[in-house]
Amino acid sequence: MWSVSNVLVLQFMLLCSLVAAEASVIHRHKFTIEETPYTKLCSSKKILTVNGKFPGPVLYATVGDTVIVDVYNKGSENITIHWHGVKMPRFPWADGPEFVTQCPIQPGTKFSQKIVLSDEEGTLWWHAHSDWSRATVHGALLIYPKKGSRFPFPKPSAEVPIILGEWWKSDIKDVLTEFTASGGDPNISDAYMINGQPGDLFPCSKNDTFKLTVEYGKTYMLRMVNAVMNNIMFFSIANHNITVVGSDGSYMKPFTSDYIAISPGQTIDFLVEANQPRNHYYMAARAYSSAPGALFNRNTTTAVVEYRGNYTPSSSPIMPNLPVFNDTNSSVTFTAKLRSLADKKHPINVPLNVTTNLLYTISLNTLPCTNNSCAGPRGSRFSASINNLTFSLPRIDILQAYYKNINQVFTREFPDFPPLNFNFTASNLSVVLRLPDRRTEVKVLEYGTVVELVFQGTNLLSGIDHPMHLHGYSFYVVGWGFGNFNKTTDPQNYNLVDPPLVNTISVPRNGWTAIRFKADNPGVWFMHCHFERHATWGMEMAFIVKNGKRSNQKVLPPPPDMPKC
Ligand SMILES: *[C@@H]1O[C@H](CO)[C@@H](O)[C@H](O)[C@H]1NC(C)=O
Ligand SMILES: *[C@@H]1O[C@H](CO)[C@@H](O)[C@H](O)[C@H]1NC(C)=O
Ligand SMILES: *[C@@H]1O[C@H](CO)[C@@H](O)[C@H](O)[C@H]1NC(C)=O
Ligand SMILES: *[C@@H]1O[C@H](CO)[C@@H](O)[C@H](O)[C@H]1NC(C)=O
Ligand SMILES: *[C@@H]1O[C@H](CO)[C@@H](O)[C@H](O)[C@H]1NC(C)=O
Ligand SMILES: *[C@@H]1O[C@H](CO)[C@@H](O)[C@H](O)[C@H]1NC(C)=O
Ligand SMILES: *[C@@H]1O[C@H](CO)[C@@H](O)[C@H](O)[C@H]1NC(C)=O
Ligand SMILES: *[C@@H]1O[C@H](CO)[C@@H](O)[C@H](O)[C@H]1NC(C)=O
Ligand SMILES: *[C@@H]1O[C@H](CO)[C@@H](O)[C@H](O)[C@H]1NC(C)=O
Ligand SMILES: *[C@@H]1O[C@H](CO)[C@@H](O)[C@H](O)[C@H]1NC(C)=O
Ligand SMILES: *[C@@H]1O[C@H](CO)[C@@H](O)[C@H](O)[C@H]1NC(C)=O
Ligand SMILES: *[C@@H]1O[C@H](CO)[C@@H](O)[C@H](O)[C@H]1NC(C)=O
Ligand SMILES: [Cu+2]
Repeated sequence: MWSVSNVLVLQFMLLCSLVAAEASVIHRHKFTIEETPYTKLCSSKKILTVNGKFPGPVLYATVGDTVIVDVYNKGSENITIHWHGVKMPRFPWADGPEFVTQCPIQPGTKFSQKIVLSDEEGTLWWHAHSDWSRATVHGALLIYPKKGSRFPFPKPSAEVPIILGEWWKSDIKDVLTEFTASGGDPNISDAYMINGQPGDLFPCSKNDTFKLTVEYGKTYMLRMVNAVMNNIMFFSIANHNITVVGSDGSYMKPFTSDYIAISPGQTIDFLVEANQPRNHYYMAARAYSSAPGALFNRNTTTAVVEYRGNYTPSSSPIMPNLPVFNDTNSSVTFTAKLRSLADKKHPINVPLNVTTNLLYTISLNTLPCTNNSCAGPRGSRFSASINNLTFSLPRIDILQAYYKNINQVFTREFPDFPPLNFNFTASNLSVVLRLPDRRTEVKVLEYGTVVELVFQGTNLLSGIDHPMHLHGYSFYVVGWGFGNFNKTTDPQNYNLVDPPLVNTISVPRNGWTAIRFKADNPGVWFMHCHFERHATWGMEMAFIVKNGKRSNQKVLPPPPDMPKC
């Protein structure tokens, strides 16, 4: 299924013999990060890739396996790699976020990352977690049912990863450097992509457009990853319904829809039945953007579903109807349909006895600019915050500092509630409220704490959806709504029966989302908005989950080759 060189096969065999006593399988792969020339949209540039591939290589595993990836940085920039949605039980060391769990892998160096799978089953992905390298450094991670176990739906005829991406003609480093220096918005991208291709509506792109060839009467499983940098996406296939069966590495109750809404960081597994007249049809994706006046790319990226057989196709593929750009209803109703499968074989374990309640506001902010003419609103500089704190990345990673008791890297005073109460979603909030504080604060949780965390969107500057992602855990999404969270009335409507178990959730514009998880995975775990520009502006924080009392409840020792700062 994946290509390994002879040397790797040897390494693999050696490893297998070393760990023969262990039940789970260990796979070993080599990731070489390198600059690779790429031509797209009639222009050439060098991009960072893994093994010269864009999107990067697909990793295959079975539930509970361990995957070792030897990451060689042959590029000219620091980099880290994150295994998005993998809980890494007791082993935060290889989780990946730069200066949170590790120092970067510097050019010319190597880090062997041990990816510890546990109960994840379905589609996850991996991506760079330093600067904006994840624009081109990403790929799918497919996790299959254990031997003797099956998908909870009929076996599809084929499985196809569908990776949504975003492309800038300029060097992504320049886009990042330029917008952080100016204090404004990043330049909008030049295209969205399906499996690394913008599609045949774009110049110089027809030959390479991704094509899915299907046989009439068969069913296909599409494993979709949203690797887009800055937008939630709508996706649809002309004349074909889709049936959602999974998300974020867990199974969902099947439901039928004629479109998908997927946020950056999220994965959606769905089935497509080739039950339409033999022809060619577009699958297409474009942005959903909820903030009035926001600048974003309005292009539509396409790929083609082509039926096999002898027929005369329509002159061009049939185009699906996608929801309009600002269709918040279509975005939230799709997300609200996600429900855990919650059957006998896939039981769920929704925490009912909450011991810690947290309310985190997620806001866009502005900072004053020394010359009063930065590119943000009224000459200011954009910022973003959680509970009014803009996260400041330390110079050495928080995990190392915590493990080795190094002082003055972070403080432990992340507030449980917003420091100031105001009508979070009111329409004309005072400009004074936009100024955040900037620190490196973490929230410390005792082992076993049962957390309910309510994300409260605010209308500071502008309300917008925020796809929030937590490392080290999947969480149950027990409720959501528009406006301000009401702690008396809203919990009465929680879904505690079959809430979706996910690692990324889009908090609706000027609304709230309640999640629950049991803090039983010790370590340092990052939490952030998966819109890259919001993360860069500081919509990030970290949890420290302390060790439990038992020996199997403690963080394992670091690997010997942890990158050094
Ligand atoms: C960003 O856009 C501006 C205006 O179109 C352009 O002058 C600038 O070169 C762009 N920067 C990058 C890095 O593409
Ligand atoms: C003001 O500072 C910003 C950010 O450093 C810079 O981009 C901009 O060019 C400066 N403007 C003037 C007029 O100096
Ligand atoms: C894509 O969007 C850019 C920027 O908005 C626009 O200039 C370009 O014409 C669009 N291309 C296509 C093929 O839609
Ligand atoms: C597309 O493929 C055709 C046939 O192989 C070739 O003639 C043409 O130059 C290609 N176009 C581009 C833009 O690569
Ligand atoms: C898609 O689903 C809708 C609602 O269930 C149904 O009315 C429609 O006929 C379906 N379309 C196709 C092409 O299967
Ligand atoms: C969406 O935008 C259109 C115009 O572009 C506007 O007429 C409509 O009211 C907007 N809808 C929502 C829900 O904001
Ligand atoms: C919201 O979207 C759902 C699903 O697409 C649709 O059934 C419903 O009619 C929409 N509601 C409104 C108020 O537009
Ligand atoms: C809920 O948790 C509290 C504190 O840990 C504990 O005292 C109580 O017995 C628990 N209740 C249930 C029903 O588990
Ligand atoms: C908060 O603001 C919203 C939007 O302006 C308004 O509908 C709501 O009544 C306000 N709530 C309170 C408690 O003032
Ligand atoms: C945020 O923190 C700043 C700096 O401490 C303070 O001036 C401001 O009032 C706070 N704003 C909110 C909304 O909590
Ligand atoms: C919550 O809802 C109740 C019942 O509608 C209301 O009495 C209360 O004032 C609300 N609380 C807040 C903080 O808005
Ligand atoms: C790369 O990482 C090292 C170690 O943390 C750091 O000292 C250096 O400043 C980083 N380089 C860049 C360009 O960020
Ligand atoms: Cu955000």
